[in-house]
Amino acid sequence: MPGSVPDPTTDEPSHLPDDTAHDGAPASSRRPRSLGAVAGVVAALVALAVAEIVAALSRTFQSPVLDVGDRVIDAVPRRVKDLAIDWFGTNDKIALLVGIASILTVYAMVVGIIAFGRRLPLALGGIAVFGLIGAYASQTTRRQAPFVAVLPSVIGAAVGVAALYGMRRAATRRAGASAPTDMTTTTSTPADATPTTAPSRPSIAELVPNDRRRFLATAAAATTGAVLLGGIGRQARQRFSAAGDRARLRLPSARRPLAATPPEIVAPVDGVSSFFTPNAGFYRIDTALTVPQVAVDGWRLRVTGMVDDPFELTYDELLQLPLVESDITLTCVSNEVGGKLVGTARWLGVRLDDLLGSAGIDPDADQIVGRSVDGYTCGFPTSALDGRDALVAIAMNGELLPLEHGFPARLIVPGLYGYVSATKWLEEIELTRFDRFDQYWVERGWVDDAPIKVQSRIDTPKGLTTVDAGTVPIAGVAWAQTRGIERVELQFDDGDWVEATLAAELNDVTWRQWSYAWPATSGRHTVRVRATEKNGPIQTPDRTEPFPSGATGQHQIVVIVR
Ligand SMILES: Nc1nc2c(c(=O)[nH]1)N[C@H]1C(S)=C(S)[C@@H](COP(=O)(O)O)O[C@H]1N2
Ligand SMILES: [Mo]
Repeated sequence: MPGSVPDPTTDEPSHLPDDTAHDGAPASSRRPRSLGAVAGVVAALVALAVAEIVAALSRTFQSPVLDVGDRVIDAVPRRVKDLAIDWFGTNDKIALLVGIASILTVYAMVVGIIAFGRRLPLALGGIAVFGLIGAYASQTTRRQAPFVAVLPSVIGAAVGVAALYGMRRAATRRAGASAPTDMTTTTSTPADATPTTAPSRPSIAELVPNDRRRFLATAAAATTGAVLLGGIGRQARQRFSAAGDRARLRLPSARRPLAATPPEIVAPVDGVSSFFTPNAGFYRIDTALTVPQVAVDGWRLRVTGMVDDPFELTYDELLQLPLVESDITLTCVSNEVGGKLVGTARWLGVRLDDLLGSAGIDPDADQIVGRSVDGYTCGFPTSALDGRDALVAIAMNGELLPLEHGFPARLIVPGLYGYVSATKWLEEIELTRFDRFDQYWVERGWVDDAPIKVQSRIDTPKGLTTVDAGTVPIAGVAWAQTRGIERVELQFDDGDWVEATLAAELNDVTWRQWSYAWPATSGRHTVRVRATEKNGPIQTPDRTEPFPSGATGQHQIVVIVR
């Protein structure tokens, strides 16, 4: 039997008849197309699953999808990024992954259709290109990746090529045998083996139902294999998770722990922000598509650059230094007026001036750069070492840093926006000069010296809510870190500004709560807030965007009183 049927799989793709021209039947031209699309997607799944498995072999490898995603994050113009954040908020990373998946799917379908048409080499080349993109991304990451990091992409693409080729074979195998008897399946008779028509030019267009079923079975098997393999790869990568380290380590204590905060720092109104932002609710902003997993054992904090004595510390050595506690409000430059990208924590860490003092800073150095294990950098003036509690923090609100907030160590500098100061997953502190090095966001046009601007926010009532006429409590927060808040005022519609009651100040680097008992009359009212920093100007009403140095303007809400 084998000898009686010419093996159609040995045919070159160029020998395939043009499936549309073959008999003009729309069904026969549509069928290979849809099969091709399916095969393309399945081949892509197989390629990604294999890449995932290979990526699981080493900590230095990464899934190509994530590598490409990282490149996209670094490359997108600000307007696109702003748009993405407008549309998706802090789900922008999920949106990015969904976007990559959609583009990949369409690409894979096209490649599959081409493969099932007459241009197999072109299609296989299409997969190779896709592997090359992954390989390129793996070599241009912010962190220095070794050359072998191309392996997940290269091996994945190679197996993807084989999978597509194999599925095409599965689809074409019996194409020559287009006799009606093909409808029989297992009850194969000798007649089946003897083609009734000339089998010389097998065509996918001539696939018959049985073959389609066989093809679909192959595709389903490949898909199942891919899902299993991908799942195993994912699971295997778990062994690089830092969660175990974090759970095992003990929380060290400060040399002189801070006292509990006085209750007077809280405005006595329901709905005002909690003074300390719980870690789980603390805003998260970073360029990391997946949270870097730093193994404490291999981690070192290096102090380098323009210092007399560069040095490095292990995690244990860092914890041997005097640990201090400090209550500091961290703020993101991208926070819109009234926004939530601001939070307060009790941080525990080593004072930066202590740490750098022992290295001896070159007086010509004017910039301190914090470099992350993921290659992200921040940079701020050495003049920030003016006695304020700039820290290499290791804990936050009574827990070791959560993985998303920079475990095992990060920088926190009071009074400076996070992007210039707060490097998470910190591994190097380099002393340099502003005219020698631009940090990550400065390269993208943001200013290099970014003190936090005075801001205030109404927490309660929420905008566009309806309240009963009578006394309505209003409350919120105001901040101007390192300067402190002197006064908060409210304006109702176009009335005169009235002074809110300030809660006690904890220190000049945390936000300050305020409240006001508003005698509300029915109608629709606009409520506006402004703060004045100590010895400083009143918060300007002029609205500006966060770019390039932080938003200005006053928060206002509309409240309906019935
Ligand atoms: N490694 C790394 N550190 C980083 C960033 C980042 O993208 N990567 N983003 C910075 C920015 S813009 C801010 S506002 C703060 C936010 O810290 P959080 O996510 O802990 O709130 O982290 C800073 N540190
Ligand atoms: Mo930020």
